[in-house]
Amino acid sequence: MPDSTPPDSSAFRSLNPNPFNDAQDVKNWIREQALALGFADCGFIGVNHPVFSQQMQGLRDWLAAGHYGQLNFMELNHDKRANPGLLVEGSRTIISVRMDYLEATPKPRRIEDNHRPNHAIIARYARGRDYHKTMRSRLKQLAQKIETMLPQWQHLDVNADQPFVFRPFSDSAPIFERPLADAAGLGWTGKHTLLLNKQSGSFFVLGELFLSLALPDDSPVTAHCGSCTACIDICPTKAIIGPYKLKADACISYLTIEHDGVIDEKYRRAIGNRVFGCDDCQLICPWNRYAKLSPIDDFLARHNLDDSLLIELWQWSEQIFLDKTQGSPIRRTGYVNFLRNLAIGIGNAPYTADNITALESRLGTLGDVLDEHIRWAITEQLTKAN
Ligand code: B12
Ligand code: SF4
Ligand code: SF4
Repeated sequence: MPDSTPPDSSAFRSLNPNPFNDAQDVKNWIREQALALGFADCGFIGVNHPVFSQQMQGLRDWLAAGHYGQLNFMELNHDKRANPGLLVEGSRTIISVRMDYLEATPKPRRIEDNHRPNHAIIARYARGRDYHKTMRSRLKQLAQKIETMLPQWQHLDVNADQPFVFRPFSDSAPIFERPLADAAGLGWTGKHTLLLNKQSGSFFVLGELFLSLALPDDSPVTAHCGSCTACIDICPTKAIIGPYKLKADACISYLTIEHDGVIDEKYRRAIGNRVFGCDDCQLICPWNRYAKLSPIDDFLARHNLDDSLLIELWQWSEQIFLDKTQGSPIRRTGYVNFLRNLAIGIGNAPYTADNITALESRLGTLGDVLDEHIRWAITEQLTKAN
């Protein structure tokens, strides 16, 4: 009787030295490499995909509604947003990647820290190394691995015989990153406007590798928000003004990271002790029960930033701020704006005489904007003293 056992794959490879039969094999190989580099997933779409032109009307409506505060860069480069191929001459395909960032800390998870009013809450993506660098260096490694394979893909209709062009991006160019990841099947757009999926929730960042290979598009996944409105209901500043509609200039992430100068008093109590970014609409989302911890050490919290008191950070000199935020996204907000955010947090903390003393110690040292927030915080503290 003949042996009907199929040959194992290594035996198959020795019979067929080039196992790439079509573009799907190429995509499968690239995906394996992406996962090995620490990406949680990847998807493929062409630079001419209709999603880009479709997004333009939504962007124009959002700009016309004036929801963008000081995010003036959103008004620029609309030609490149609509035609991302203009960003990288010769590019044909965008590999959209996502990277989980919840830190795999040996300490207990700090999901409860909104209930620790004397602590400074820093958004989870920002507690370790700046993800932009981590993301782009790994995307470059992915491109280099791909380049070594081009000779094996010459017989396929994937443009492998043309000069190889690539460029990595992550939050670094006028690209509709979330809509393209949605179109490439990495998840669906939640009512909070972030991308999420059933396997790992939304605690991930996005990046793209543009390249000259021509690979077929992936398909979007089905949305699973259903009748849930938890993210809309929990938002402390009511920045999610309707499903999929974010008034960015009311979002705590915008106010504490992007906004320079005075923060409108109407938002200060709602900001609470969130001193850099905000995770509330994600923490409440039921799909984040499935959020995965990151395999990447870069996201481990540095300098105890997942467990610091407001008052400890308030004591940082500018030099300490610069030293401790080296390579961190927190640098972005600048020392004075960071103190401004901390002043709001201390104002919102339970009253102590030490809080008043600490606030007063900085009055008159770093300009009118900070002074105005300090005075507000002292008034808030005194209101709670009696
Ligand atoms: C500007 C910006 C911000 C602004 C505005 C956010 C926003 N939602 O627009 C501020 C500073 C507030 C912000 C905050 C945050 N951000 Co941000 N941000 C960006 C940035 C640079 C551009 C986003 C953009 O184009 N906004 C413009 C508006 C018009 O786009 P939109 O909300 O997608 O609007 C569309 C929808 O409303 C859609 N629409 C309307 N109706 C409907 C209906 C349906 C069914 C659908 C599907 C769509 C839809 O049409 C609109 C037009 O396109 C991207 C990076 C990038 N280059 O893409 C990161 C990005 C979106 N941010 C990111 C992150 C992590 C955050 C924060 C979580 C950080 C934090 N912890 O503090 C918060 C989350 C706040 C929130 N709920 O969105 C990640 C999101 C990752 C993910 N899982 O999706 C990104 C992709 C950066 C990255 N490379 O990873 N961000
Ligand atoms: S990040 Fe915070 S403030 Fe911004 S939409 Fe989400 S819950 Fe609201
Ligand atoms: S909280 Fe509910 S509505 Fe919001 S993104 Fe998650 S599932 Fe969707």
